Amino acid sequence: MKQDDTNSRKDNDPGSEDHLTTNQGVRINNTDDSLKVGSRGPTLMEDFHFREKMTHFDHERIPERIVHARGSAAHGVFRVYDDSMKKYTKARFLTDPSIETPVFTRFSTVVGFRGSADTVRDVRGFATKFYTVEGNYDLVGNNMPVFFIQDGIKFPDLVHAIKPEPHNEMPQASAAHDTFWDFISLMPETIHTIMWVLSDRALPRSYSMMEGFGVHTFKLINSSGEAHFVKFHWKPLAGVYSVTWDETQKIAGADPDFNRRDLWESIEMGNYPEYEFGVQIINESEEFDFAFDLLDATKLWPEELVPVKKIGKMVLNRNPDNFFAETEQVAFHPGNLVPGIDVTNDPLLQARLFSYLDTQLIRLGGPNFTEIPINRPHVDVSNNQRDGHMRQTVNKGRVSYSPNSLGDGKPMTTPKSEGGYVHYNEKVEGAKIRERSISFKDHFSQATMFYNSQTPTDKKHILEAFEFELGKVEAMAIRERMVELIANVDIDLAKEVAKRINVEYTSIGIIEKAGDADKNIKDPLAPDKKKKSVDVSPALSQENHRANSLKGRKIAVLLAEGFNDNEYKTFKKHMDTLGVKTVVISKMLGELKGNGADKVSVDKSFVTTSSVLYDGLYVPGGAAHIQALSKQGDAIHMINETYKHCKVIGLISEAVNLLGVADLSGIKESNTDGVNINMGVISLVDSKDITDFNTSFENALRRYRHWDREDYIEHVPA
Ligand code: HDE
Repeated sequence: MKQDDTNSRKDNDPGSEDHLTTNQGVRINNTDDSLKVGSRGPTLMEDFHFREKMTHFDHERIPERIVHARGSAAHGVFRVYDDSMKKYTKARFLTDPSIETPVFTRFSTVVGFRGSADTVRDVRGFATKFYTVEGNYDLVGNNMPVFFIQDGIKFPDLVHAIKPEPHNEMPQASAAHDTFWDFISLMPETIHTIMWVLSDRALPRSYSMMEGFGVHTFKLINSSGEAHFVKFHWKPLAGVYSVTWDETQKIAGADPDFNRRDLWESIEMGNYPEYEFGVQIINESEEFDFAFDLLDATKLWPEELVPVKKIGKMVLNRNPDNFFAETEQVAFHPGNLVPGIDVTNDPLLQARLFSYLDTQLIRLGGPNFTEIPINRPHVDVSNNQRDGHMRQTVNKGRVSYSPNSLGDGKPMTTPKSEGGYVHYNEKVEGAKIRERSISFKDHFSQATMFYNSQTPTDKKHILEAFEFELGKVEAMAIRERMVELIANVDIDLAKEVAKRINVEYTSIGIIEKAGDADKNIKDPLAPDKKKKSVDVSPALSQENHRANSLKGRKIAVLLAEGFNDNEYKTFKKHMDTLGVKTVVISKMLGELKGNGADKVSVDKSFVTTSSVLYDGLYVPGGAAHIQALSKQGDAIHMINETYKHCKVIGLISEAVNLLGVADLSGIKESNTDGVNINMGVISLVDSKDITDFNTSFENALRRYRHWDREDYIEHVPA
């Protein structure tokens, strides 16, 4: 910590930050040897430097978050496009386009411990703290729009079921075990979220390539005191993309920090993650017009029924300076609201309003965590709260109560008209009762809607995810109950899952109704079809959230001595202009010479990287270089694995020979002069059409995954 000038040790002192001191500010002349009796003697109690250093170290950890322990965050800014939200809300940061609001956003997985891998199958947290001119507002959301349970009182059960089993603390960061599926199979309300979690949405390619959702229905309040129901959305400008399940398994070993590193490096490179902020709005008078209850967090509002209006943009443009001080100590709370935004009676949200503050008390050690820099509002804080563990503020004067006359009545309350927070004046009445509303009882319509909105490839991935997750379940009764539950979503899916996990479909009492048009078992509590709903929602398919931008993608470039310099440089330049990073990979680290004058530095050796960390692969020509690569098993493995994961492969001039060496099932060798495009494999024998080749590569990268290859490579190991 800097001392002010009056505290300088000497007039010409260069500044105390350069010198090692104790926490009392005393300069230290040796931090490598403890104070001993003789150089081989026992350590002395009086070694205050040793004791202070060790005591601090012993207390360096705080309890990790019970959920969302593994996370990464970034600073940024948010701004609305215009003042059009004024008719719905008085929140200044949502209505005044001249205000740039600082934000801090933390992304996380839910289940794994703090040191677990980024690429596990899981929901992702997407929590944003807006440091607004009216105080802090937190939007603590997820990358999926619905949640497992309807009432927060079930949250401890859900989390206990999915966390590692208590007797042996296994498995880490995974739902694929008996206790989780035991719970799910007994809780039909979870099935809609389960469909999301078993889809590729649970395997995001990047935090900048996933949507964010506030999940609950909130209320917006305008300056006349009128309320509207609202759901909040984040739409990434980089589009929505996922990696494959097989890749996630391998990335967990090759780079467990995959998403964290991607976020960090993108920001360092100036490729700032950007998200548009969207709202869906429903009038209070329309509360009961829908086939689902607006207060039920297992339901989404189909965008085809209630469009998302994009009202502003968030840009994440600065990495934290210190992980612990900022990312670990940041404390979110859905109850951090500003005037113009209010909560609803959603029983899941109501439980959260209790839980977050409560958890911060144990995690951050007391009630003064709001004084930690990352949690401090950017506006003045003034109240009569005092003292407590680790209090930082030095309150002056003798008045710490209200009303008072000795302090001129300050701090004073603020009238509503001048920006004081007033809760929405909602009329509520009813008997005290532990009961679920009947309007919450339809658990299957939206799960089916989600499934029916997926592409055939996405459906296949959901099936494979069920096969993996339930295949790991040991208790047959749980597997059977799960098949029964899935049958309520889609009969064909249930039958195929049953086959793959060795469940006798007919033995478990599922009766397919003859002539049932939608092939779903009819739920007696199915919603009123006369109310607003849709059977298919295209907005739920990732395919419909692609972006034009390729920025942030990474291409593996395989090189050996003697590569074609011109082809490589032209390709690299083309990728650079798109914001795509090319990474040179070779047998060993060092420098390589092509057929030109310049040398190229190798970024990674085969030992230090893996194909699963890239979005595609490119090999330029050059006779000696191709001859060398074709004998390198690691290079051939990278090509085969890239092929298996359906990513773009570009082979030019002599590199086309690699088609014969690698095992690209279904790909015919190219003998033509023109660019040959075959299931995302771009090859060109004659490099006179080099520009066409690079453009074809770009287009194939834009398509991202060439799923037609999956038919050829089913379960073939790379
Ligand atoms: Fe959380 N949740 N949650 N949650 N949640 C926490 O708060 C809780 C829920 C979410 O990056 C905890 O500070 C209950 C839904 C995110 O720091 C804890 C219920 C959604 C984060 C907690 C829910 C979320 C948390 C753990 C059911 C999406 C990470 C540490 C009633 C809308 C925030 C902490 C960060 C964290 C409780 C359900 C999102 C224990 C009781 C639904 C993104 O307080």
